[in-house]
Amino acid sequence: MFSRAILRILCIATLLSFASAIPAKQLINGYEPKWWKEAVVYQIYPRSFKDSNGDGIGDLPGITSKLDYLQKLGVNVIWLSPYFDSPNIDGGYDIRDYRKVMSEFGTMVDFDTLLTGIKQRHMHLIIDLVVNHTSDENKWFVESRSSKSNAYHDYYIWRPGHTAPDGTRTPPNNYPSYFSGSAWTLDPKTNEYYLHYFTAKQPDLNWGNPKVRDDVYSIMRFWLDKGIDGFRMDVIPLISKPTGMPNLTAEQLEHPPNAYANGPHLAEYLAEMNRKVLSKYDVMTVGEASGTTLQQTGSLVDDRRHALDMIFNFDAALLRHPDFGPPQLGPWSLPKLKAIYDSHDTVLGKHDWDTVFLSNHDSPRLVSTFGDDSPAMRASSAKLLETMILTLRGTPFIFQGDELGMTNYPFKTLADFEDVALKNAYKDKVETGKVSAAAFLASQTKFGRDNARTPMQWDGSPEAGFTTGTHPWLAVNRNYKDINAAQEESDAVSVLNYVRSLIKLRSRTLAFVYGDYQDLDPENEEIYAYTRTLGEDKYLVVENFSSGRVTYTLPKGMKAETLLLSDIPSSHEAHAFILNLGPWESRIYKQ
Ligand code: TEU
Ligand code: CA
Repeated sequence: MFSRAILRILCIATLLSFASAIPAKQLINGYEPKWWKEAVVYQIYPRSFKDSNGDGIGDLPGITSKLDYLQKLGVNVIWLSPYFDSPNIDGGYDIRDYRKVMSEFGTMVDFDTLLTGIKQRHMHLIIDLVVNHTSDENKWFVESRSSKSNAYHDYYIWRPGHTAPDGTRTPPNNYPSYFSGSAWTLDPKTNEYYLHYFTAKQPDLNWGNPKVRDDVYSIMRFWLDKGIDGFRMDVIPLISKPTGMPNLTAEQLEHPPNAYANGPHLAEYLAEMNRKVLSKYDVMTVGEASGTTLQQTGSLVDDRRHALDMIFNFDAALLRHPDFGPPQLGPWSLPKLKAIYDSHDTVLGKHDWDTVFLSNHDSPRLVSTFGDDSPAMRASSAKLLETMILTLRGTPFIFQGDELGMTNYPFKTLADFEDVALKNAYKDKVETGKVSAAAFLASQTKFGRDNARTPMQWDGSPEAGFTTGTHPWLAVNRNYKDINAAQEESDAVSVLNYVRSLIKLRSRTLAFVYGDYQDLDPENEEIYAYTRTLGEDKYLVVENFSSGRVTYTLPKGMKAETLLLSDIPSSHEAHAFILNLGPWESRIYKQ
């Protein structure tokens, strides 16, 4: 009896001491550790990744067949762009049925096989959640437009607009669409206008209607219960519309996304989504934050708010874009890029988390935009850009093909392009005489979204091994004989093999994840030099952003003793304080 009582007391005492030994949260350098903070994300645009059945369209079995390639690359989260049933007016960002796989991409069985394959390789899958708008062929909209008294009418944003004394109709306000023209279309059946921030075939959902929100949450649960690991949320700051939707002022018309984004109910909708859905799963979320300033980031990602985990802020990615770039910044320079990353470091604190990316399916190719895609410089500059993306502060995102240093496509005529945004812009700008066809095509060849969407270059066989057919949906870049995965696999100093080493280095170095960042030389026009420091563990990254050789004297206190990675290993001068950097050379030193 007595000894049993003592035993019981001992047991309780042990339990108590255990409980007190577990700290509430083990922070790393003030950050709460999370798997998605340590992840390297790889974006797949399914139409262009790998075609398994020769119809010229990438598909889900094609992706499954390349999972070993992705595992060997070292990425551990895959972001899959939309693969849902869609009339495909905007590359699948116009969803007809959220619970069905686009028939061109395969079946739900193919999706389940893909997800199983991803899990077997200890990788995660996040999918695109496109719920600012649906396709006009979605059954909700078909119902909604059928009559004003339909139960789904209020699922979208309908307004009567204005009627002049002579009967002429004009839209409710002056909102422009992202994809040219008015954001309103008059629908004959109800004789009302509906709102569409993108094409007329992408009507905006009415998030003010609680039934819409509940239906969206149910779609989210459908995929989460299948085992996906989170969402990239398309244009999520746009879901709450401006109060009363008054006309944009002349100033707001200079940059409409800023006026559309972060409406009065956004925080409330995201908190509800988190409470009702996301908080029940161990997932990651990244919001595409079109129209959001750096200062607004905290309102979306601060972990005390329980909204999103991360957002894509486009300030760096659009820096070289003539129309979308931050207007106040003017032409490109390296100090401007550094100033952006430096400001992220200042503004985003320990409760926020950043993303690092310079490309996606909406952008031109990374190396053609921020590097130098001439044959002599392409590989080095592609390596440098990946070095930067994988060592700056935030979760890095790699767009398919950038690990090979794939380049822009030499588009020549309008017929070479597929993108609806571009075709609409052509009608708006060229057909009205505002811009010459030559100027328009020259600009789109540099900045058009189709640059990212040409098929993956897998090998040197016809159509780059993307398809066994002869008609890929978008032409393969002619440089595929030189730039392809098979060739780079066998080349020890290829971009592909370099990126693999880089990801390996990052994966075993927590300083690149949770470490402090310091820009050592913000004004330097050619060199980006910075440190990442976690306690005693310190790393120096030096990048030569120029096509010439540069002699660079290390800032005080830095040493070039232990070289961890460089794309020109032989150029390393042991123990030097003056570095002779080759064109676009990048180096990572342990301090
Ligand atoms: O993009 C929204 C968006 O802001 C871009 O279209 C932007 O205008 C463009 O990238 C500038 O170059 C998202 C998707 O990523 C895009 O593919 C869709 O077309 C769009 O939403 C509508 O869903
Ligand atoms: Ca196919």
